[in-house]
Amino acid sequence: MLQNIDISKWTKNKKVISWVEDKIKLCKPDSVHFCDGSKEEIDSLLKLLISQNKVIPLNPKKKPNSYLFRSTVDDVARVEERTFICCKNEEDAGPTNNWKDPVEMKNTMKDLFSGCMHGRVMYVIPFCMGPLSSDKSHIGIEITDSAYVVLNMNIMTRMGKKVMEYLDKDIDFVPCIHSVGKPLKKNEKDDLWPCNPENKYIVHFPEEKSIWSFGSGYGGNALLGKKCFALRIASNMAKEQSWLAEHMLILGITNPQGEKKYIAAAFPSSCGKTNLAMLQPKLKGWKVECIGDDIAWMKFGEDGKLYAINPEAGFFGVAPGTSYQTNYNAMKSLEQNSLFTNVALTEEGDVWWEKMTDKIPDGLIDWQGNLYDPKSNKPAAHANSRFTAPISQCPVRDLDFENPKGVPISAIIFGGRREDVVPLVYESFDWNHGVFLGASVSSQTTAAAKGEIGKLRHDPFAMLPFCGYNMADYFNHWLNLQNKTQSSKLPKIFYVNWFKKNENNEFIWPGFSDNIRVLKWIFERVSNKVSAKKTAIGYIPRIEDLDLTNLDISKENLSKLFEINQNLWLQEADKLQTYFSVFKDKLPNEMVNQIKSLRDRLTKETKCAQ
Ligand code: GTP
Ligand code: SPV
Ligand code: MN
Repeated sequence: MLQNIDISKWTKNKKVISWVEDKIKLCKPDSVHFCDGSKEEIDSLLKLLISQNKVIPLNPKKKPNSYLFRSTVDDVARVEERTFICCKNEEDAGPTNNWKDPVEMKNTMKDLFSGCMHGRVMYVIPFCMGPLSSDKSHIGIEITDSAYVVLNMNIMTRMGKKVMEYLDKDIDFVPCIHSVGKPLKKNEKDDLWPCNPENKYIVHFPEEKSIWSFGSGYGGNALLGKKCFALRIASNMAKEQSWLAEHMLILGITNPQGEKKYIAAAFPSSCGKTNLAMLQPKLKGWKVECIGDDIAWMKFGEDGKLYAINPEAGFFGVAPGTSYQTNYNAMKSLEQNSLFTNVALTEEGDVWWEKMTDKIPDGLIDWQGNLYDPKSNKPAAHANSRFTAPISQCPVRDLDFENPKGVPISAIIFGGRREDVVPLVYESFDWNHGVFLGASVSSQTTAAAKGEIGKLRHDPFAMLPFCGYNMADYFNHWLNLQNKTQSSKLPKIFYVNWFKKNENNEFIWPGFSDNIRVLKWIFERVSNKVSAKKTAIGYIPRIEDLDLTNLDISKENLSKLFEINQNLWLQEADKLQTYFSVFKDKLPNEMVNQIKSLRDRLTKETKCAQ
């Protein structure tokens, strides 16, 4: 039994001291390690994991200082059905979240966490979401019994010693506690990937702003700075303090004349944020630079514009599909000092995943550690396998990445994975209509969350799994932003769909680097340089305004990309109305008006066309 740990040697912050003391008593670890984020610390953790066979060092000639982890088959993605928002009133969590009474849930958590770190080390990780000197940033402390989490948090956040001076100043912090949920009995041999598949709980207490996560070691379930803090808890802070915590990439785009604008874009998980955030433009003279690939915190500046920071310091990116052809800058970012989870291993000790190269390497070891049989019809890397790489290694990292002020956002893009109905790009008529576009996002499900893949579901603002309060109040929060500034200062709102398919089940739009063509149109709309065609659903590009230089696309496919089928759109409006009905009288009237106007415009157009 652990005794006499003097936490006051580590911090002067009384709240921190009593919280950590309390958790040591509860979890009963064998020892406690206060993380300083030093290279020595990280190296010694890796050494320990290597000696336990829990990680595979990659060939330093192929991927210097990089490591491969393999999880168990039952711990490979976020678990939405085990994610809970625990506020006093069920209505405040809303119909799209799993709600549990906070007192009851706290008791459940205390029972589960009681003695849960027996036989393990408790790591205490101080971390900062956002640049250290920014007033937009927030501090958290994650307590965890997973060294894998420490290694990932070291890349994904600013963590360790540099955060302590802020904590010492009695700055408030978000307490996050995580356990793999697998205490060890005396002399019990540990699993290579300890977890507790039957007892997963990803729990948020938005009123006290704390997080308790139990049973999973994977991604957003365990790296609590990410979805749990930077979205579910931060969305609550943002509602209270009039700002935005969003599931959005942030990119800078510069035209050949050297004018630069910043764009934020929200797509559901595994729908293209990382790829868009650092794309290599196909169009000459255009430049894209990356601020972030997953999360944006946005606040109004004194000039009335919306300014965004990326709270993260790394990419936790989807591996499959990433290649030097489709996402060169991601590939460059992960060439060293990176972690890989559930990807395949080559004979040379390098990593591989589907679509990284045309040819599948011989002698591949799959994500579960078995010799890969290319005829098996199974992927060698798990569909939600990931790389963890520092943003500092991204060749197109924006110079303002560390700017504590953030960057001014000129356009916001929503999007999803839709085989049909939704055109390549369209623009909202005004702010209310733009908020409606965000609320209307629907997308096919992906491997980023446990459950069926390819099923169409509504995912408003790409925040369905991440909004930490009632989604209807969240719609209202977005609508109200227009009262905080002049309308000319608000970003313009667009909707894109890279994923329309033809009858042979092939994508019509080449996507990836070619998405610059759409970004260029958006850039020029924001700069009032091009007009657009008004349709029932919004403004779409005139084909002559879309830069299709060197793109081989048939007229037929092009018209398919911009087709607006009245019948399908009327059905879309019906489905949205049915979906919105779950919010009952909490749904802002404006959303009802927007559906009605959409229907009116669609039927009016049909009449005109007849
Ligand atoms: P999360 O990290 O889960 O939030 O995902 P994300 O939104 O960052 O998605 P990401 O950019 O990692 O892309 C997910 C998958 O979609 C990858 O397999 C990509 O190769 C693929 N993808 C991304 N952009 C495009 C595109 O423009 N066209 C097509 N066809 N596929 C794309
Ligand atoms: C997502 O699912 O949107 C991710 C991966 O970015 S995770 O960190 O697991 O949430
Ligand atoms: Mn994401």
